[in-house]
Amino acid sequence: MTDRIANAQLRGKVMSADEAAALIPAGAQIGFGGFTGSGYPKELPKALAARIKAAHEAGEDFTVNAFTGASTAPELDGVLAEVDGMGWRMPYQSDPTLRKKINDGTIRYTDIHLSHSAQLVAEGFCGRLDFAAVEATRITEDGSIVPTSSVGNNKTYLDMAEKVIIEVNSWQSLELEGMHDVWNGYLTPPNRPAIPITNPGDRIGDAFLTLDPGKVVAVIETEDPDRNSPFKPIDDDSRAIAGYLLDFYANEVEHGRMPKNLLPLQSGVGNIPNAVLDGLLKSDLENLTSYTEVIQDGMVDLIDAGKLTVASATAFSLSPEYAHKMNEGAEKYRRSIVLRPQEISNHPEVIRRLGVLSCNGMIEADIYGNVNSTHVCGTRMMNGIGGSGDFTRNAYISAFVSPSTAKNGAISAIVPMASHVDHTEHDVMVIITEQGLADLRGLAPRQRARKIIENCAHPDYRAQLTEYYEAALASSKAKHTPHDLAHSFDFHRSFLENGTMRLS
Ligand code: 0RQ
Repeated sequence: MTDRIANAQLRGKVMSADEAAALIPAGAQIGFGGFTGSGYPKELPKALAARIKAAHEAGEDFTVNAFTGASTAPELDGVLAEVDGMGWRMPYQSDPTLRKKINDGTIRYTDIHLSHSAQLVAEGFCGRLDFAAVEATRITEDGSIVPTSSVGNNKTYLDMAEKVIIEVNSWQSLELEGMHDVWNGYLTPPNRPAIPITNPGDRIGDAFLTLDPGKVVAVIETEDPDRNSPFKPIDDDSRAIAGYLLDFYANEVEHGRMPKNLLPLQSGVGNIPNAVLDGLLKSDLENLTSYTEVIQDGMVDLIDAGKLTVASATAFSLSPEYAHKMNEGAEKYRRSIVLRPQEISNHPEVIRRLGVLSCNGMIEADIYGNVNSTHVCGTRMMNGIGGSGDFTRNAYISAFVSPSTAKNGAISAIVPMASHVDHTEHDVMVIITEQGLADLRGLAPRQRARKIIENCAHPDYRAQLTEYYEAALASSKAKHTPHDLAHSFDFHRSFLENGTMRLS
């Protein structure tokens, strides 16, 4: 047995993943740890999927409802989706098998702002929580948990669940201890105090997750790595988009609208945010800070280069190479990284106070600046809103980035009317594609439309968009936000019918 379980009572609960899975009945509501491929339980979901598969083969109904922090990995979302083992899932996912089952109607999915998800559970909106299943680096003598590579919603799930299953993972570095900051002062209204974070690196809580050891029904020992995909190499479009964003920030500094070392950065995940981080690395900017959701490879490089002094997040989202690097160097990195519960890392109050600069990917934006982050052609769920709404709504400057086309040019990222709206024109300040940047601050809708079409749309779609806008302007009775509702979704309809948004 590993020496990572210092509590004698919990040492007595060690069992196999199959034995632990056997404790979970059909219909159970389970709060799984895990956030963007980090710190999720790895053996229990596989064993549970095998149990569910066997039950289905025996003709029994068996699904569980799965709550997480955010996306997990094939060993959790993938295996449970594969056996049709989830009835319902929240709050964010990105697994291809799960996505397919959500879109074919097998699995119900509730896509929630990440900062809201713990509150929904804590206040009982989602019903009772039967189990919390979380990963631990180690269990202390008093039965507290040292979290691993994510904190996510673990605190709330441990507080609210009737029973707890812990995976103690010796792949995770013991030196992570001290990196986490779990605030226990977050209460339900009307008793909520101000969150005492005034700088991204402020530590306001404990380095452990405390729980009642009497709730623990199983402890599983594992030695499995987190499973994150490596990033794609940075392409020319991503580099161009990153360049526009950094020039824009430089201009803000020049005009005295933000300090020389910028303001705390939030960065979504993906190729373009990674290119932005690479651009920062190559710039002469110094003393940068980050108040974000996930620590990516590029942030580790910035810390190594001494350019990023502190990064606050709720999880890592690292490539295998960088996850290894983090494990080797956790003792050093914990001096500049703080991992918090996601309701604090993504909290509107703190984001607004710190003046965070947000930058997230999008599916499409319309000519007035409404952004769709989640639904292809308004109906097919991609991943979910994640933390993009938490940050966009409250950022000092909110930016959205995307190539101007997708699927080899068959799709325009700029459309007449967004087919689903996650971020409204009121919240979206800057849109950037490889074509250019549209600074929408202070512009009225008609000014926004011209700027977005001219600066951000791909040349192949500019004429089509201008034609739509001019016709809408001419025909619309009200001229504030002109639309021609008979043709607002021609681009999408054409894609669904002909495989391209190019109108014949
Ligand atoms: O599909 O891989 O099959 O080719 O969407 O697109 O351009 O690689 O960009 O990885 O940044 O993802 C909005 C999905 C963008 C992401 C979204 C297709 C495209 C490709 C990926 P393929 P790219 P990204 C922090 C913040 C919401 C959550 C969020 C996202 C695939 O950024 O999930 O921001 N955001 N969280 O081909 C059809 C379009 C398309 C399209 C792109 N208009 N129509 N397909 N694609 N545009 C993180 C967390 O919250 C945890």
